[in-house]
Amino acid sequence: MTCRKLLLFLALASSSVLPASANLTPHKRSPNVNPPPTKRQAGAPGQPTKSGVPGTFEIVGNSGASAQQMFLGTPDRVYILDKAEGNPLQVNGYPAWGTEIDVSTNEVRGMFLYSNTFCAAGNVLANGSWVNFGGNQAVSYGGLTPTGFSQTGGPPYNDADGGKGVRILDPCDDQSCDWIDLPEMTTRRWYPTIENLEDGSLIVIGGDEWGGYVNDPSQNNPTYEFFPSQGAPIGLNILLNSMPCNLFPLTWLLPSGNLLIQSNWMAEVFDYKNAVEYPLPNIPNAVRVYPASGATAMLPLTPANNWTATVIFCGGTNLEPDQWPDQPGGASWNIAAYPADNSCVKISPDVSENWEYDDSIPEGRSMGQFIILPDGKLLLLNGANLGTAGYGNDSWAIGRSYADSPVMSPLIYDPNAPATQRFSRNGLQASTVPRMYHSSATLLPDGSVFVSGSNPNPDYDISVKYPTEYRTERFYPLYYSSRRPEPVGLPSTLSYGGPPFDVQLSAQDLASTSISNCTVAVMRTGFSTHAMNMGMRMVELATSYTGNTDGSGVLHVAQMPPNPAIFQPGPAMLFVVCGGVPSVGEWIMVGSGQIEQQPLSTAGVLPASSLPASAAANSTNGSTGTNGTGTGNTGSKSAAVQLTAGSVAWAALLGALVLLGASI
Ligand SMILES: *[C@@H]1O[C@H](CO)[C@@H](O)[C@H](O)[C@H]1NC(C)=O
Ligand SMILES: *[C@@H]1O[C@H](CO)[C@@H](O)[C@H](O)[C@H]1NC(C)=O
Ligand SMILES: *[C@@H]1O[C@H](CO)[C@@H](O)[C@H](O)[C@H]1NC(C)=O
Ligand SMILES: *[C@@H]1O[C@H](CO)[C@@H](O)[C@H](O)[C@H]1NC(C)=O
Ligand SMILES: *[C@@H]1O[C@H](CO)[C@@H](O)[C@H](O)[C@H]1NC(C)=O
Ligand SMILES: *[C@@H]1O[C@H](CO)[C@@H](O)[C@H](O)[C@H]1NC(C)=O
Ligand SMILES: *[C@@H]1O[C@H](CO)[C@@H](O)[C@H](O)[C@H]1NC(C)=O
Ligand SMILES: [Cu+2]
Repeated sequence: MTCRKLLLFLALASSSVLPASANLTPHKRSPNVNPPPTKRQAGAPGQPTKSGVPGTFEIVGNSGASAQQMFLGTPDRVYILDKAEGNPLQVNGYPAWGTEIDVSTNEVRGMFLYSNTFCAAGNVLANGSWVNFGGNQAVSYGGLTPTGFSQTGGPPYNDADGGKGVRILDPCDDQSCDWIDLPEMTTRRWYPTIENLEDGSLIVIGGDEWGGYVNDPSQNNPTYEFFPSQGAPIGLNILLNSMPCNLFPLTWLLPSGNLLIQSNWMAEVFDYKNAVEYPLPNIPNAVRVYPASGATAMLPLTPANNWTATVIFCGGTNLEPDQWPDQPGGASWNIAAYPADNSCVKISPDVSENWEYDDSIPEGRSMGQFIILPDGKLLLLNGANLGTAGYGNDSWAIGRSYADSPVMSPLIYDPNAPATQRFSRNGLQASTVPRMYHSSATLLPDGSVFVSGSNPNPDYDISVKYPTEYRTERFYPLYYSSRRPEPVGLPSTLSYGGPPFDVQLSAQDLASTSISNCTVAVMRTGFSTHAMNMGMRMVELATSYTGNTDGSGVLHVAQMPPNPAIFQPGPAMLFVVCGGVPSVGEWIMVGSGQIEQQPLSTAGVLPASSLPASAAANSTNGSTGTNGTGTGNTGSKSAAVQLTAGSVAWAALLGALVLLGASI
């Protein structure tokens, strides 16, 4: 972000600017009166409407505001949040720092925001509302806060202090929705992490008060809290002990109901319900957290892996805590020329506390970003080969960028490929747009990936090597132009357990594959910022099948495993994938649609899989085939009829570990 000197300046300026009586009452806009609900015909996705070339990027439009933060809010709308800065697009006579993009037409709507969303973060609630937390104080030109500068709005950018900001949006397709300010948090959070919980509420973790390239003890906020609020913030030891790279701590809810938190070199399992932290060994090779910014993702949770969570971390930067430039009293050295790390490591904390190396990526990369694709593979894109996230006024910076040598060539990671063959560039072409600091990406329902952002600059600046970038792109995966399955009978909701449902696939849907080779994926695209997609997750549902003599087939599909820690409640997309080709995603609601303890039912029993006699002989071996009560399509031998979702015996695993009570 900004360099150390700027931050100290800001901190000093702000403390002298803000009178104790400063009136920071949140600005409230009246909610729309009964906005029309987004209704779509459930159950029959068609073909993609774009004609993108598989394996390529296409520049498709303009984001209006720089896409520092981005998410898919409806099947047709992407929302962008930027920091308050001089974007040419105006709203109410001031630069816009929020936009809505119609992904069918690439039309852009500027959206009004009250406070500065600079390096804020967000996620989605069980009821479908998106909430954005934290940010920076109000700024003027150049991202600076002059002495006496208004913290409640006004020229030049009409931004208010966003440090404690909480903003909510109910996405819409009719331009009726806006961000609404909610009561503020009690502490400042710049660079917090937001993760979804089992009841569809959110946990808000960490951050600092006044920003900075890395954190420092004078402004650390080593606490977490919940939204909706459950009271005052609670201390979290790992955030005290993993300075200075503890901003945007990498966090995932595990099927055990605990959180994996990875911060600087440290990692732990956090039992948030009992406020107990269980240390894990340090992550090998490199720092993955911002600003080292490795690419991270939870790999698909599938019947074949018994819905066990494995989290992968690729690239980043291998610096010890005292080696970061621009720390108080520390050296300024040219980190923009420092090679990024190329290792990949993974961990499955519910079953093992050991880190494992995975295949390395072909070149070092910081700010790489994983996007899970519906075929169960992961796209790795964006980022740079040299340097890190962040920017500043340093003489060695590239313009202001703390990174150089963009990596524009994407990779596909296949978690199921044999070791040494998991990363591939076959058939993929590079982008032409450097996606440096403050870039973002999200999966779209047609299985393409929307990419935007890059702005390693304190304000709108197109004079530098890595300018404020507004061009949006779509990346078209290799399946993009294949004829997509058009499954009939998809539900619009999924429950945790309960009766399976049937999906019809035509002979045409199965022309180049077999019903025994179809899977069903539930995907949450997440909130993309700083090379992370908070909340991004894919769960493959258990299935069995009935093949018909006319070449058509029926997929019998289980509901979500009866454990909301495997997939938290809230909106998601449902894809039927046959022979590696996904349908267009269907927008669904997982769970009750309410923030509450989710109703759970016993998992329904899937009918045995069957194929007509002639086809059966040709069916893929390894599936349960004609003799199965099992999850026919996974190749797994485990007949997961009763989907006893949940996780391992934590007590046994952790018995030897020191239990740390969190207290501050
Ligand atoms: C950074 O440099 C620009 C001019 O290049 C100047 O306007 C700005 O004040 C500087 N910022 C800081 C914090 O020194
Ligand atoms: C979702 O819940 C939040 C928190 O209670 C609330 O502010 C918001 O209005 C709800 N959204 C909908 C669509 O009901
Ligand atoms: C199943 O799909 C995969 C792609 O996911 C393909 O490689 C394989 O050939 C298919 N098998 C059959 C029997 O269709
Ligand atoms: C099964 O495979 C055989 C030999 O490859 C082929 O002749 C036959 O048509 C196939 N049957 C079906 C139903 O696909
Ligand atoms: C599947 O296995 C059976 C028994 O091992 C064998 O007879 C059959 O040919 C195999 N089918 C295929 C398509 O490999
Ligand atoms: C089904 O599999 C079981 C266990 O492998 C075996 O005992 C049984 O004979 C099989 N039934 C058929 C119809 O192949
Ligand atoms: C799958 O996970 C469940 C819940 O942790 C466990 O009870 C079951 O034994 C596991 N099954 C296998 C085959 O590992
Ligand atoms: Cu940032």
